[in-house]
Parts: sequence; structure tokens; C-alpha cells
Amino acid sequence: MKKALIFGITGQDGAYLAKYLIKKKYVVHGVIRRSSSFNTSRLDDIYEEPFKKNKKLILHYGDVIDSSSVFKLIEAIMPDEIYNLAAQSHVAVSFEIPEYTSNVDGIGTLRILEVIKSFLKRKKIKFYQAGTSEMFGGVQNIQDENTKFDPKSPYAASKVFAHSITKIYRDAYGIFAANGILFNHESPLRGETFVTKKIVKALTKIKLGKQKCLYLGNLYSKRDWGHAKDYVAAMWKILQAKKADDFVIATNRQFSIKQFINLVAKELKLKLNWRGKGINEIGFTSEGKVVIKISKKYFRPLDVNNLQGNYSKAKKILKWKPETSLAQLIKEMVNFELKNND
Ligand code: NAP
Ligand code: G4F
Repeated sequence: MKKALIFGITGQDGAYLAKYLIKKKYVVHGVIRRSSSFNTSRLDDIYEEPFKKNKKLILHYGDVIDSSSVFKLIEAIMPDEIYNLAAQSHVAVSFEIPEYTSNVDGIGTLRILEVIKSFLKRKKIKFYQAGTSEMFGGVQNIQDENTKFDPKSPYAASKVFAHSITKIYRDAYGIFAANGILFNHESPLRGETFVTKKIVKALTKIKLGKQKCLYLGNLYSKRDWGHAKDYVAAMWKILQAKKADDFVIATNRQFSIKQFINLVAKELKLKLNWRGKGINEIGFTSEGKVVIKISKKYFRPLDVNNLQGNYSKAKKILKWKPETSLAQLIKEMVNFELKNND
């Protein structure tokens, strides 16, 4: 049985990836951080008691900012594949805690690669780095593997470092180290402060009369949104390729935040109209109730306004393509919220 080690297993992608790998008969080891409240809820359906024998999912305490924990875990587990999904992954928050974000998202990757390098003679461990379309930042054209990076946040800059160091360790030491450059991907398990989950959750509550108003920032940035379950399959395929390489994973389609809101409202059969401009723009219902307002609080010092990928290389080499449309993704996210608001 193959062994995988996932840093960032408690996050959205970590949970989908763990389930995907268990289905593929892997034994999955996951790194969790000590927290004052439970942080493993996304893994509830695959959780196994620590004392159970022949477990498919084994959780360990650790942290990518603690070199000794990274070393001890890799030494003890000797996995076939490592997936580094660990990150302070919120772009806006990275402006508030830039040094911490760089330590986790940038140097964290280097810490793992150093350990893989030190064990090269014992085992050739494959490495996946969770790169992001945010690295393209200010680019105005459609983005693929040949597009130059232009990061616009401490988060994106740290991910550019992680991407580069992964490539350097591949070229310098022959490590099977690969970068995924994933465009935004969402699901019912998405963190609640990312815009899609925030919109779906709030509009569902508004529809049910449980919330009055939703406050948002920039409605005019555009994103290429896919489903997390499709994107974790790409991560696995990237590590099964004949040679380590870098791949854009996207849907090739782009929508603005405002278009996303309108699609969610349509799914909820909530009639939404718009009036005003800039900070004074509002969304209101046919009864005249103002349900969406703009708040300066949610604007970033710099924003990325145009993300749209081209996944041709992944299609050709990995035989990967997205399986879920944005309409299907929204339906699934809305149904999840409706079920949890019974
Ligand atoms: P997420 O839900 O925020 O999950 C991040 C994971 O990293 C969580 O398990 C978190 O643990 C863990 N983590 C944070 N700091 C850590 C540290 N110091 N040591 C060990 N683990 C740590 O993010 P996601 O959406 O699943 O994304 C997964 C990865 O893909 C991230 O690296 C993200 O930057 C990248 N990415 C995401 C997208 C997207 O659209 N979702 C697109 C491109 C790239 P806690 O639960 O304890 O906080
Ligand atoms: O949902 P977001 O916070 O995602 P963002 O910044 O694109 O980052 C996500 O995707 C990246 C891949 O491109 C990942 F690397 C990263 O880890 C993360 O998963 O914001 C999307 C857009 C932004 O332009 C933001 O300014 O939505 C805009 N927005 C408008 N109002 C808002 C809000 N974003 C958030 N989070 N909250 C708002 O109220």
C-alpha cells in the first residue's frame, strides 16, 4: 500500500484529497495543528480512533514552521508522496500578517524539501506543492505555465518563492518535485471567509429570513472557479506523471463576483436588483429590502482583478479536465447551506 503524507489535511483541499487517496487504497498520514477547539470537522466522515488497527487515516501533530516536527514526521512515516497544502491561505489576511504568511507559505515549503533531500539515498519521495493563480497577480491575459508571475500580495509573493524553490530542488537534486498552479476552487467545505462561501451562506440565510444584509468588497474582480473535488484529482495525477513538471489547473472560464452573486440568487429563487456605484452600490429584493451593501473593510490594499487559466497542458499530459460546471458547484453549495439551516 502506498503511503501519502498531507500537510494541511484539515483544510478544504486536504479533506477532499484524503478521501480521494483513501479510495485509491493509500494509507493517508495527515499533519494537524494543536488547536483549543476541534479543527478536524472536515475529516469527520473518515476519522478513525487512534487505537484502531490498520487505519487508513493517521493524524499527527506538527507544523511547517517547526523544522524538527517536519523532519521527525517524514523520517518516521517515509511516505511515497508528500502533498504540501499547508498555508495561511487568505490573501487579505496576508496583508495583516505578512511575515507569518511568508514563514508558513514560503519557508514552510523549503523546510519540507530539505528533509526530502536529506533522505534521497534512502527513498525518492515525490513532492507536490500547492501553487496558486494568485502568483499571476496583475497579468491581464489568459494565464498558462509560460505566463510570467506578477504577485500582488504577501501571500502571492510567498507562493512564488515556494514555486521557485520547488523547481530549484527538482533541477538541482533530481527530486520528483512538482508544482500545481491551481485557480480558485470551491466546495461546501470552503472556508467561511472566502467570497463564494460567504455569499452562498449569507444569501441562503437572507432567503430564509435569518439574516438581513451581506457586506462585501470589490464586486468586479473576476475569477476562474472550479470544484475542489476535481482539483485534488489533478494533484494526484501531477504526482503520477512520467516526469515532475508544473501544471495550470483551471476551468478556462471567468466570472465576476457580481455574476457569482446573481447566479446564487437565481439558484435560491431570490429576485435581486442592483442600484448605485462604487461604495454606494446596493443589491435589493423585489420588495425593496436592501440585502447587499459594500464595505470598505473588505477591500484589499491591492487586488487581483483578472484570473482566467488555460489547462491545455494538464489535458494533454495528465488527461485531466474539470468535471463540474459553475452552475453545478453553486447548486451543491446552496443545497449544503439549505440542509444546514433546517
Ligand atoms: P485552507 O482550507 O485554508 O487549508 C489550509 C490548511 O493548511 C489547513 O489544514 C491549515 O490548518 C493548514 N496550515 C496552516 N498553517 C499551517 C502550518 N503552519 N503548519 C501546518 N499546517 C498549516 O486552504 P485550501 O483552500 O484547502 O487550500 C489548500 C492549499 O492550496 C493552500 O496551500 C492554498 O494556499 C492553496 N491554493 C488554494 C486554492 C483554492 O482556491 N482553494 C487555489 C490555489 C492554491 P488549520 O486547519 O489548523 O488552520
Ligand atoms: O474568495 P477570495 O478571498 O479568494 P482569492 O483572493 O482569489 O484567493 C483564493 O484563491 C486563490 C487562487 O487564486 C488561492 F490561492 C487563495 O488561497 C484563496 O483560496 O476573494 C476573491 C475575490 C477578491 O478579488 C476579493 O477582493 O473576491 C473579492 N471580494 C469581494 N468581497 C471578497 C469580498 N473576498 C472576500 N474574501 N470577502 C469579501 O467580502
